[in-house]
Amino acid sequence: MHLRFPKAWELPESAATPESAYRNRRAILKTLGFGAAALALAPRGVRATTAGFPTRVNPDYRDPALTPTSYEHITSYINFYEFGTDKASPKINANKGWKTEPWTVEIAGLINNPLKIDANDLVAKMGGAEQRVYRLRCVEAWSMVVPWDGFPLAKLIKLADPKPEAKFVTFSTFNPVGAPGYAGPALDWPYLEGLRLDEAMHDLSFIATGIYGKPIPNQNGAPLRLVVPWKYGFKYGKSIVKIDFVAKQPVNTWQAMQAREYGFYANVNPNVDHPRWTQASERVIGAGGPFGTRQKTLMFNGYEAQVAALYKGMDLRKNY
Ligand SMILES: Nc1nc2c(c(=O)[nH]1)N[C@H]1C(S)=C(S)[C@@H](COP(=O)(O)O)O[C@H]1N2
Ligand SMILES: [Mo]
Repeated sequence: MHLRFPKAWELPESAATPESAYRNRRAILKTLGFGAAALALAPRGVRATTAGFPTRVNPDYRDPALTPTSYEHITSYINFYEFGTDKASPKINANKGWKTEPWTVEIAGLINNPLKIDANDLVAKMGGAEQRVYRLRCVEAWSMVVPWDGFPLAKLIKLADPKPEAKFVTFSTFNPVGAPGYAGPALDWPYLEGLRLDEAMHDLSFIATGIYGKPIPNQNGAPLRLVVPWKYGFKYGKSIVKIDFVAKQPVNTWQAMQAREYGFYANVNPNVDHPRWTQASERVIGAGGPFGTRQKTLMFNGYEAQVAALYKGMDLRKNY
């Protein structure tokens, strides 16, 4: 399958920006850790997944208009209910001895190549990791910009080789009961998420194994977590142990909890409010003080040109 989609930011930076600003930005990006030299110095073997580091920056996914959120904010302000329902607890609880390396992931269901594979071996099989800078918008109306390291989900799907009956893919998080740091019942474990197969095959869909060129911290979903930047953050299942190809649309965890508030599609949409709050704007974490500045939320989180075709003819109000 040909995966080339038009990208809004595909113009070379130098074509859209005066030369001085361009050079200056290169310098800023370098100090942020995007330069090749900075990446080469990234710590290795700190946490799972350790394969694929240092990663290579993919310039097609580095919109110069985006300012990445600080590493400190990305790795401290967390939603990971298995390790606590507030933002600060998971960073502490997910690092009380919970082991994310070695880690086995099972790829199963309606595919020609079912397999169980070590997370590091999988990253190596995917050709290593690349870095992409994506917006992240949580359904709770806050946002960040994250430099993710990892590989395109489409590569994994090609390896799995789905049968024609496979129409959806599910992603299961590990069962946390009994794990060190487990914070107790909050959701129906294991956390389950899912995508339509064509959404999963989309060029933007990504499996993250790192952040800022370092192996992904436990609290952010080590060693493998889903990233679908045009959808609300609850779609980004963390610490995946099973990827299952199925025929029927699955019921994801948050939909099972509260179907009126959380749907299957969960596409970022400023025109469809959450029953309890507006989705027209969002708090930018790490910008302008502890509560962030507010900015307008963009249709499909700014990826409309890339993904709108997936939903042609669909009622986005009904399929929220
Ligand atoms: N297993 C699991 N995955 C999860 C969650 C969770 O509670 N458990 N929270 C989701 C939500 S609501 C968001 S916004 C993102 C947050 O990812 P981050 O903490 O890395 O920013 O993870 C998603 N993945
Ligand atoms: Mo979220």
